[in-house]
Amino acid sequence: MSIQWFPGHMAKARRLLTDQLRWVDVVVELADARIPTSSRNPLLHEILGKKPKLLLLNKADLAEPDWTVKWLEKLRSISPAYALSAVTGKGVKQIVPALESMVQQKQAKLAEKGVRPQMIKVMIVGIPNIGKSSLINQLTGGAQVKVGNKPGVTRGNQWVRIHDRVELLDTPGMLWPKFEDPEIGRKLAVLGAIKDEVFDLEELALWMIDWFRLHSPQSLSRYQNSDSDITLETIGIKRGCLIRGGRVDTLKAAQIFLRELRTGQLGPITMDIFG
Ligand SMILES: Nc1nc2c(ncn2[C@@H]2O[C@H](COP(=O)(O)OP(=O)(O)O)[C@@H](O)[C@H]2O)c(=O)[nH]1
Ligand SMILES: [Mg+2]
Repeated sequence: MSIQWFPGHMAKARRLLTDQLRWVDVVVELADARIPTSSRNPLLHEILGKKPKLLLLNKADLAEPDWTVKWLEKLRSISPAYALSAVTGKGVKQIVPALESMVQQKQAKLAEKGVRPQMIKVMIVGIPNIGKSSLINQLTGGAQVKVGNKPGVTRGNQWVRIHDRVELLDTPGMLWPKFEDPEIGRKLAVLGAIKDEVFDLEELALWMIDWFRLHSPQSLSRYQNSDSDITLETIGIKRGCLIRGGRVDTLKAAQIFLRELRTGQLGPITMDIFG
């Protein structure tokens, strides 16, 4: 497995993030509802220190709803957590009320001292492809109401108003996936969170077919022809990936299988499971 993130990249991403953190009240961390732990970087905790964090499980439209409920219950023992889809918009309305309740105590204390309620300032962080830009678009409604430059904000950053009381730093904070653990790396790869060049696609697809056999055999039913085992060959035949001599183009079959999986055509899926 080749490494996508080098120590230098990580150090730089971390520095940028730490720098931006100074200006926000709450960090919104995006994770993937299909892999609520594998899609997060455990170092974020360390980088955030005491900064309040709202955890959002995005792409919930592609995840197994029962598992999403179980995950939220578990994760809420640590920080506020919600599920949403930045594509359909479902769940997005919960975000502002959640942010307001998170800063309520702090603002009440300030109010006692006679300080008027301040804007709640937030930033969104997460690994590449997790949906940061999509969520920012949902929250700003595309038509971005720029807030104007504030002193001290790093060049290039922009605040946008997403609500009467909430401003968003519209530069998404970059985290890096942690995939020293090959199991995590494979999950990120099959769901499209790591560039396809990093893994052998046929090997990856075979690993995923095995995973389905073990955890969710019905997800493969669309490829079932007879009682025979589902392989890249049977998928290829079903999808018409034939090459000369009647042989199956197994690379093409793997690509099609992974595409159908990633776009939800095999049904909802949650790959981080427990208990
Ligand atoms: N199905 C689904 N796709 C999503 C969701 N959020 C983002 N995506 C897709 O995931 C890809 C990466 O999203 P993007 O917002 O660019 O991620 P970023 O790299 O974190 O900014 C895009 O193809 C989005 O359409 C979601 O909630 N559901
Ligand atoms: Mg983006």
